[in-house]
Amino acid sequence: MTTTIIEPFKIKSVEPINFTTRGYREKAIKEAFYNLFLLKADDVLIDLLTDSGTAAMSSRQWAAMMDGDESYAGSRSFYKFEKVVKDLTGLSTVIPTHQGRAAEKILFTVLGGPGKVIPSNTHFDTTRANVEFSGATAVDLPVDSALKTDTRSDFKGNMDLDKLEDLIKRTGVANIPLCILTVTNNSVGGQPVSMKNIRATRALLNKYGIPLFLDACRFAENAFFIKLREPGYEDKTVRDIAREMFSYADGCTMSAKKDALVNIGGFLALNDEAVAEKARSLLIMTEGFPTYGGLAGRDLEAIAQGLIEVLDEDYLKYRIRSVEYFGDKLEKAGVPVLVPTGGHAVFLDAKRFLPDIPPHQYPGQAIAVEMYLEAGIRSVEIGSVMFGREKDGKFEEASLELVRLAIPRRVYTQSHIDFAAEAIIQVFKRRSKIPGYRITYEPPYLRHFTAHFEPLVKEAATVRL
Ligand code: P61
Repeated sequence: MTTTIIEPFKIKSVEPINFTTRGYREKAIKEAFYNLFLLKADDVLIDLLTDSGTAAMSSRQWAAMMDGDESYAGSRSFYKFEKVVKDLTGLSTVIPTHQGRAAEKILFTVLGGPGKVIPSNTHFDTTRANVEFSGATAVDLPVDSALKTDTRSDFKGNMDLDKLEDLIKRTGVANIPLCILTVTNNSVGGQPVSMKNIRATRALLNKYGIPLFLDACRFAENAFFIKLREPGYEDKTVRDIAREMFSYADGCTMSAKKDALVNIGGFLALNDEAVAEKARSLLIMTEGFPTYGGLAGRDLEAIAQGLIEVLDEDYLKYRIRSVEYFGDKLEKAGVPVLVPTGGHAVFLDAKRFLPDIPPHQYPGQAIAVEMYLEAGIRSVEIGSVMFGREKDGKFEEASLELVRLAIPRRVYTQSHIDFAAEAIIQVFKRRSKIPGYRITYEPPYLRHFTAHFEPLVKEAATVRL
């Protein structure tokens, strides 16, 4: 019997990628102020900046798009989309939005506000931004193991239930309009949440009458991890597992740019009709009429088809294994990676990779720049550039210094991944020569997108190799 896990598709349409010289890349990254978000995508060879909106659509999705109904109201494509989402989530109202953060903005405008507290296993940055913009406070309650990058455990994405109960008692039920579980938990390494943890979170919230929402953008990857790792689920279909996950939720926000295998789209789904009513009013003001939200009919078609395809177990087996293959390859070469590998990305641990570069000199940014210089690979720093703060004149570092190599869905082949791993291993071998960075410009919010950097001169004394 064969054991190699292969891409469960053949390629019908290709898009060339651009090779550049090291000299060209040195110039390009300098002109981009050493911020990879400011590079032109054409100057990138393998783009691992994000798995969001970067998937390759299938021929069936493209075919469905041709069938999109662009009627302003009552579009056939909306009803198709609504049916697929309702069958999957069991939630009664489905509100399409142009992407995940638009669903978050609407939800927290209705349920957030000053004095309110929103607990989560970990809010993604857009979720936190939307909670805080409403005047509410976002509280992250990951399990302790989430912060140990070198320790394996099956469900590092879980919510810490003791901390959740403590927070509810301290804050008072009246101030907690909902609790949100991010599946998988992106900010701690794309780590899954177990069904046991979802069920126990639900049970705890029931005690206090607090609704549970899922940030469901990687629900299928989470469901597949449950099938692989959680006793009792090995013989269940991923679709049944996903449906069970949603059965504990009163609502969800979804960025369809991840597990709906499309390039744009999202939705808010929920059971509470009074909240849905307010959400629809906001939707009409900011996104569009409730049967299209911020999307074209053809986008709704592509999402509906993508939500069916993503639950194909051959696809998920290939998806999870190909990300793990990348992580294993780096780990075997001694490169410090967060273990176990998450669902959508490999995360390098920059603190262990560059122990001599302190957080305020942004070791993750240093590695990301170096991987671009080495071979045109684009990644993203998820550390003190993204989450560090100047508070009362003092630098507050992020809890983890990571570099994320996110894998777009169905886009790159095994040889692209082999090539990227080879380049990263080269960078690791010359790590003692990598300089730290300082920020020369930053905007007031979400600085990682537009900040400017400058390399610091590497002092001979810090060279170890
Ligand atoms: C990503 F650098 N993620 O991981 P939207 N929830 C979760 C997400 O992962 C997420 C959203 C909600 C991105 C894109 C991204 O600063 C950044 O459809 C768990 O992008 O609005 C998005 O979904 C929001 C990258 C977003 C960033 C913001 O790469």
